[in-house]
Amino acid sequence: MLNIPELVLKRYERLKDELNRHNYLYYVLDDPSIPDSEYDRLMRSLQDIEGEFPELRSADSPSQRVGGEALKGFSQVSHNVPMLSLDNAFSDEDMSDFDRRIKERLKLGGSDKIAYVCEPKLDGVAVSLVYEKGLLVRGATRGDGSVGEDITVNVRTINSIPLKLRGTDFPELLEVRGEIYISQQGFDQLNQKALRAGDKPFVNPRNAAAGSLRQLDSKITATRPLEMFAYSAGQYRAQAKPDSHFKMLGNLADWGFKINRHIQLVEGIAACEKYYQQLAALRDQLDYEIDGIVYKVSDLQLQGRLGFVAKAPRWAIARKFPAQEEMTRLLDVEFQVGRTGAVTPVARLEPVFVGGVTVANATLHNADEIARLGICVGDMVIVRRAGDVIPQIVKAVLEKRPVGAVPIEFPERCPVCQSSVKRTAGEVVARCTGGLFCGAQTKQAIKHFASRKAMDIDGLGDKLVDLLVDQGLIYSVADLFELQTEQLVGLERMAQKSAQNLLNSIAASKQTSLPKFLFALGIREVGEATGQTLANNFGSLESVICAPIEELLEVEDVGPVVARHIVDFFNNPDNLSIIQALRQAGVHWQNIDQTVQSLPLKGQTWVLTGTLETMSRAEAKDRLQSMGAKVAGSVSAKTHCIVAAPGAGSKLKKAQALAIEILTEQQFTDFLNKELP
Ligand code: D41
Repeated sequence: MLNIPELVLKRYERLKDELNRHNYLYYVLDDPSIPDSEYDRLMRSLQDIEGEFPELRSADSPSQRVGGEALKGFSQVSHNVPMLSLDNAFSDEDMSDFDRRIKERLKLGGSDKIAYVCEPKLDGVAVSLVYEKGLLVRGATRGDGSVGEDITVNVRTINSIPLKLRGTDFPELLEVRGEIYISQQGFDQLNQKALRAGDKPFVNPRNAAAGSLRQLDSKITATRPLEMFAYSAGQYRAQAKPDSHFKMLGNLADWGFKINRHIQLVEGIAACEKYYQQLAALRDQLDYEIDGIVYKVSDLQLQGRLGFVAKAPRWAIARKFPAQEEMTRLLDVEFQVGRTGAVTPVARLEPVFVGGVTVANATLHNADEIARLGICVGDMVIVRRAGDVIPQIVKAVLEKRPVGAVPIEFPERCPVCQSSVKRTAGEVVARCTGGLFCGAQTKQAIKHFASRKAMDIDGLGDKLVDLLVDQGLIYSVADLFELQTEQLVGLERMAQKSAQNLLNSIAASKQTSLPKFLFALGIREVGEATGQTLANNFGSLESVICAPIEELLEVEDVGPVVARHIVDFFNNPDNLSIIQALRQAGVHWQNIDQTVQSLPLKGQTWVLTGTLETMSRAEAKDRLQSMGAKVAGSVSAKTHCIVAAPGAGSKLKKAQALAIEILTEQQFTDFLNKELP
């Protein structure tokens, strides 16, 4: 290196330090201090110098993170200090046994409290990194604990792994152990990229991380969003060693490693249990997958006294969370028919405990999903339930496919009424064409009709509707109004009194409003709000029924799809005769006067905020809507007025900022009273 000018050398070292520091701030602390463009500029300067003086380019240069020449294969390395495995605990009882065994061995009293370090257990790939005089010289997989593979070049591409330790008081020889993983966000981006390139997506973050580390071409590894949390030290040659595992983690952080921020030092086993509950609740919010918690006796001297059995330390244990994926058998696929006729395949599974609950059913969504999974009845399948998400089938385990496994055929006829099942071009959902002739759709339609925001028939629950339809007592919503006490008495859990109560609430529901009635009809895509706008705009049912599609399209919030559904619904003679029967039975409402004065708020958008004291929010909303206003959930420049009840917060502030008219609750009720006819 004699021919390199002193100044260039100095500048080169400074650039390396600077890049390493920014890399640390960005990838380890997640707190960058310069923009990416500035980082790129520094990197180019470094590469320029290396281009001119190639002999400078060393393995610890930040420019090497992009990967190098492809390898022919990985060589094996033996771990000087074996990488131990972990015993598992699955219950509180396993945990107290663990604590008791430790105290017995250490001849401590039952009430003594051990200091434990609690660490989230990352679901990634365990690795060992060796640093000599502060420089990363070797990275290896754990392998079987004694022999692993040399993945040094791949490890160098991982930005959260220091190529050179920070500070000066590090051991002359240090082996760091940690878990390499891919974050949820990194995984999603990686898979999006794969899909765009027409490649097969990865199954899960763990597989993606393992596959990325196994690349012979480190340039590929460099493009993968790998990260590492350090969790312990193996070989350690220094003047002095810290006296606890917790302090050791602090040192590793000082030397530039990423340490999980949820790691805690606690006293005693009860605190470990509390930590478990807290972390389990946090699990779904983490941006990486964890499969449990590792508890470690913190005191290194105590660790030494405890030693290990077979290949696992006596001073550590992994408490597993309930698995989020399990294997079970697909027993059958049933097809359910919904209110709009949508035919949904539902998998019946051999019950399996997964994600903390027993799962016996999983939705298969639609025909495309069945085709994508390529599953057969009889297959062993992987079921996943993460957090509160509904259980999903991830895939079939093809190696376990039994002889005689039956491919799933999407039915061409409705399983309930035998009408044909059709799939409109461009839609994923297949539907039964039976309409209200279909028992399944009838049941759903009646349940919807009776629901609170529709006709609000008290006491007519889902079970009772099923029963009434199955017994042949009703075929449509109109039949509800013909029911007699004698027909009801004797039905399951139905005595004279409850029968009379039901008939009373059916009778009471006859007095309704036009918006509620329009909603109750169950026209596809016509929800509560659309029912209200239709009523406001057309004033009477007759006008809605007769409205040509062009007129419907003029209504705010009614698009071509909804307009089509409305026209189709009223073109169907069955629907019209049901409406007629309902009116003959006495269902009635007040038409809405179309003159301007009855809709004083037409075209206006109002926002309610805070907690109203003199009326419910639903009531206030009803009143506003009946005057033609639209009631929105958030304040924008389009808002005409907000009602700020006690407890109003950010929406009030925003309205003030936008100089929107603000009414107090008192002013609002005064306004309503004035508007009353
Ligand atoms: O997060 C992890 N996956 C993790 C794994 C962790 N936080 N700590 C660990 N500690 C150990 C000992 C106690 C043996 C040093 C581990 C593992 N081992 C481990 N990972 C794979 C096998 C063992």
